[in-house]
Amino acid sequence: PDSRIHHATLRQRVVDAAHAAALIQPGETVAMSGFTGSGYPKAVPQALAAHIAQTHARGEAFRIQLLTGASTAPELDGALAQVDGLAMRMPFQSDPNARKQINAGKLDYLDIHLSHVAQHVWFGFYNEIDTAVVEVSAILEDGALVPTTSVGNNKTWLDLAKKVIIEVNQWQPVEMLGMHDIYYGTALPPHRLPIPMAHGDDRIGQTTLRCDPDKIAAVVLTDAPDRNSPFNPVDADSARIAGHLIDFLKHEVARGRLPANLLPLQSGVGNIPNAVLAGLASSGFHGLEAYTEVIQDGMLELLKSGVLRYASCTGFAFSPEANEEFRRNLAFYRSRIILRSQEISNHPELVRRLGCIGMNGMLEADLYGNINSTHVMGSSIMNGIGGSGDFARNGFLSVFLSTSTAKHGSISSIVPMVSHVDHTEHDVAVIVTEQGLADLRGLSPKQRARAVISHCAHPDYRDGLQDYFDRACRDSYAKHTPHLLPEALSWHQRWLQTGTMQPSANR
Ligand code: 0RQ
Repeated sequence: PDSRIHHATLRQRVVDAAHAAALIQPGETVAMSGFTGSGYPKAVPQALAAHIAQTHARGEAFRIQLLTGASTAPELDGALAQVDGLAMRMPFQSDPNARKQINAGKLDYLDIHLSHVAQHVWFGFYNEIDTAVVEVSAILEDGALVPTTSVGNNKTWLDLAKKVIIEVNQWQPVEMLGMHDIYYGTALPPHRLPIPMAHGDDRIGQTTLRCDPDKIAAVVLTDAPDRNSPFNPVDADSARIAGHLIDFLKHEVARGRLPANLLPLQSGVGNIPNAVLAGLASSGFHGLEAYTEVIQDGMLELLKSGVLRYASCTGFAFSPEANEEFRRNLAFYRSRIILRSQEISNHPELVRRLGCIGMNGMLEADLYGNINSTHVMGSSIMNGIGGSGDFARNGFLSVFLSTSTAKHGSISSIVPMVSHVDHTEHDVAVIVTEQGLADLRGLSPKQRARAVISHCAHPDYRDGLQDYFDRACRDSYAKHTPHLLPEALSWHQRWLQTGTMQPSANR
């Protein structure tokens, strides 16, 4: 079973998950691998959760501060939140248990741009990392670690942690050796140099992670799958949203503002971005490129059909079927997929140089183009900003996508004023709903409002938005970005009080 460990000393450090978890002390800052349900440790977090539950049962306190790449899975976030084992979580989560704890005010959560995390740790902005727990697929003779289905912040965790626990997961294909590109050239200011990447498929680093074997306190063997959640089939609204965006991209090519094979695509995860990728498959584009955080099913299909030339990412978010496809044709995907550290996959310098087209989901947008991606009714966290801000601020184009209503039509995704701001009006070029597409480039605030109301709002809410805007243009304190302050968030308040944003006369 330890045929994946080729380093003599580290073979002797193999213990079971409970022994490894016992190395983690109450109050520690623990950094784990994992990005969108791939490459997270499968055994130690659950053993730690069991240990924490036993400690709590004796009436003793035991919580940790947990950092990862991005979201993980029930075996990690879920298990630790379930036993109230987390005091602080950063930089991203999407777990129902963790979310519940955060929104109940019991778990502190720091929601950070994913490109910022590694450098903030290097800058000393957060606690020192006591323990790193990182999944790999093999340990080579020289101690080099072969990464798995995500890289995330693993390089930084292994460099900075005081002690390291490695999980060697035999479920992860060793044939992935060679697909990763780990860049070790990021220095700290004032010693930083340009990152030597001119094209999204350039290789600038090494294929394995390094770690001082003396720091590796334990090695745990696992054989467990990634989360691999299924995707819903493309529904009618998602297909319409995809259609509007693809028409727009073709228009931009026709106008000479984009090359015929576009520019490197970044796509968020979820059903709407997946529908956009599915739409691109049959829209006549060729030679596309992807420089993104996550490769999901739609991107794998684009690679398979040859529409997409390559995809650079930091992690996979595959359905079980896509995972099977990836494994079956690994030799094909090896030469077309590059996995990098998230500080590189999301790096502002590179996103701007390459001219990425950012396509991300949103909860709500307001008349002026501000975007809320994270907070329902301004206070309840959904997931986190993730990498959307890295691409929205720095990309060639930033596109935000959503259906025009949520919760069976009781919520308008277009509101007078967003209840929380993740992406300001300055970082948003295009908003798309199933109703249509608002191209906000070069528009003043009032011009943007007219475009958003007429192209994106649902007919049930369009008149209400127009009425708000007309009265704001007449009565606002000033007329640059007209608002009626006592009313600006009244749609949200109405939903909280009555269960719908519709005024009673319209119900
Ligand atoms: O909740 O399932 O409880 O009904 O939000 O909404 O429509 O399924 O859309 O899965 O694409 O998620 C913004 C959350 C959209 C996502 C967000 C409710 C809705 C449902 C999900 P229910 P949908 P999606 C790459 C980039 C930030 C991170 C990011 C996201 C749930 O895109 O997390 O972009 N983005 N990362 O009912 C109240 C509204 C709502 C609403 C939707 N206006 N008000 N609830 N919902 N709109 C990945 C990484 O960075 C790792």
